[in-house]
Amino acid sequence: MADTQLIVIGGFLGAGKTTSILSMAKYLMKEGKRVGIVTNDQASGLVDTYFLKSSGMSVLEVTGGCFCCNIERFLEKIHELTNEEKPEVILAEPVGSCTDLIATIFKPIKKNFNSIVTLRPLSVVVDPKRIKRLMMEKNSSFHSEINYLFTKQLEEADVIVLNKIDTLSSDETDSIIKFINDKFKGTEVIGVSAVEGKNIERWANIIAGDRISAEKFLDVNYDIYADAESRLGWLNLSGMICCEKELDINSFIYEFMNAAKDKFENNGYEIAHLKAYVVNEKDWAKASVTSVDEEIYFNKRADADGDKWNIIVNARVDIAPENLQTHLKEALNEKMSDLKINIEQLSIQCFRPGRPTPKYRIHDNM
Ligand SMILES: Nc1nc2c(ncn2[C@@H]2O[C@H](COP(=O)(O)OP(=O)(O)O)[C@@H](O)[C@H]2O)c(=O)[nH]1
Ligand SMILES: [Mg+2]
Repeated sequence: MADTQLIVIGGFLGAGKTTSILSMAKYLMKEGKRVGIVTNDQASGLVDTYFLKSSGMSVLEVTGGCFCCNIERFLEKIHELTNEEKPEVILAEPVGSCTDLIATIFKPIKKNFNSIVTLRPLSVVVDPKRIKRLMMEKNSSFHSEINYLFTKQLEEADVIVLNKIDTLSSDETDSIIKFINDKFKGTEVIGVSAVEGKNIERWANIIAGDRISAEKFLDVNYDIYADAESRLGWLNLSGMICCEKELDINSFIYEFMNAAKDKFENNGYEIAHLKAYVVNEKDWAKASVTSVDEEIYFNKRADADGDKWNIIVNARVDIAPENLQTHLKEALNEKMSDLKINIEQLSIQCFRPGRPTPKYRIHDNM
């Protein structure tokens, strides 16, 4: 068995995987462990990577495709970390619209690359608001294929991590945990708050130690899975915000994200995740929103001023990518002209993810 443990933390977009990874990494580091992180996305320019690095973590990323379809690249990054930083634990965040991770990541690693890392059980993080809407109340504003994907992600979990319990009463937490227990019998369930660090130690104890993944068989219809992926418009934007005078960057980010959110809401498009990261030589800020009826939340505000800021925006919305780009650019232009701002070196990647084509898909226990 390899010395390095690999902890995969999956779950739908906006569930709190990155926040959980940060919280878990801080806990493990406090326990004296060396920790490395691998992030993942279909495009480059990841807010998550910058956010984790700015938070003091050692992070590598696999961009341009998910772990399942780029397992060699994922293993290269694991190699890089094990050679250089020599972490005892690697925390990995797969793309939030991926499922079938046991067949496409766990089993291939166990079969072919067991000497590199030892896999810990699969955690799948879930947002209470999402599980309530998509599964308990059945009033999802996503297309049905996305609801299918969401359920499949939970079905293959070894541990379902109900996150954001700081937003719930204890009765609400109990009732959602009971629902999950009834629906996904035999799966371990834990309620946590990644932002407050609540129950992270308990979660770490569940996935550490001698426990291994049950490697559940997941019956996935790849046509529906592919439809779910392609329903979500994907946009990554980067550039340099230049203003004639010192800019209140927190207000600008808030106004821009709110304007974009309003446009999506008014046109009936649900947000899976919209996040922005800004940085200059003195400071950084990160804000995020995971539904049209949620407020913009700042993980960190910038305290310093400045007239130049690098900006990265990642958006995943249940909308055609062309429309996503139009609405987002409109929101940006409106707020920029209000404040006489230019964006230099603007680069936008906007696309509909293609059909998932995993390099390996192992369904037996060979
Ligand atoms: N209230 C609350 N918000 C959280 C918690 N964990 C994450 N969030 C917020 O949920 C949003 C998405 O989190 P993120 O970690 O980026 O999700 P990911 O897409 O699954 O990686 C961000 O605005 C986070 O601040 C939590 O424990 N409580
Ligand atoms: Mg993330």
